[in-house]
Amino acid sequence: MANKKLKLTPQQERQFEEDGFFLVEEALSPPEIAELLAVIDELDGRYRRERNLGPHESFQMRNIVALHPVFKKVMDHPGMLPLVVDLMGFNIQLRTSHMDVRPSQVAAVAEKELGSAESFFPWHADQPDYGWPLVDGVIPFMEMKIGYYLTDLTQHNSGAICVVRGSHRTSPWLGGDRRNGADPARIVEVNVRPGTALVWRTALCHCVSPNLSGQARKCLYYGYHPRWIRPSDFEHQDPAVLEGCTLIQLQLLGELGTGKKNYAGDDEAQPVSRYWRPRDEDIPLKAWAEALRQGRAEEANP
Ligand SMILES: O=C(O)CCC(=O)C(=O)O
Repeated sequence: MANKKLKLTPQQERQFEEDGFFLVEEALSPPEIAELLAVIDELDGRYRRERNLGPHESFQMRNIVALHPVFKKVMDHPGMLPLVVDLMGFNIQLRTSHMDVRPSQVAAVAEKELGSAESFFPWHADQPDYGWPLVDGVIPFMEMKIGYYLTDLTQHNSGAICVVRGSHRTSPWLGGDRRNGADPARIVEVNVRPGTALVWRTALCHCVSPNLSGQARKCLYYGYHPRWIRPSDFEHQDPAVLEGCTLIQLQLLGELGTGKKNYAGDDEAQPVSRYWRPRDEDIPLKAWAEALRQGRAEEANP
């Protein structure tokens, strides 16, 4: 019998399966948004000055969980983590975490066809160099992301992510031919209010709409994948980042439950990666999910 879901509704499950995404409104509260925006503005301002970025240039920072504790808190947000575990299972870790600030752009940006090769943000699916393995031409479920939107994206062309519905399963291109561009009937511009989260498969074909809103778009993305894949933003986090983390946060940051660094086990003659064969202590999300399923929420609290 399939495991009972922690939080995922049948409708969300169907949308994730068929469309490749669903939305969670009010995933972040107004105080959480304000706290995150204060840190983002500080970091964005500092790096913009240091890098001499122009007022219309977008700026992205990666591995943000290492940059500030508020970003680490979002990685295992109690309202969202159950959904991640329902969708990917407990044997997971963080693949990437990034903050994106996209200032308002000049109107000419919108003259190019959305997501075209000439546009500022062409259609793509996330993948490592040389691609994912394909099964019958389709990317298996390798990873998912949660996007948290912190500014108002309810208007057309306000810098929202756009996805092609169902493109994790079938070609995004009209008539199956890339030269025709993405099928307009399946393009979804994710026009959402601040605090909304997008839970999505990164195999979905996606791009970003021009931002002509007059205000910067600010958002965060957290990517999750199985422990046996390597993260993209880090090999191992600095000890300072790991300090004070809960066991679940350590799991998500790719560490071992012992706190030791014996990633390949202790047997010299037969090393075996603990990402390949985790012990229960390496993946506390397993016991956490079990406790939640059995209604022992107090024990499950990370
Ligand atoms: O900036 C965005 O909204 C799109 C981000 C993106 O392309 C990604 O997370 O892979």
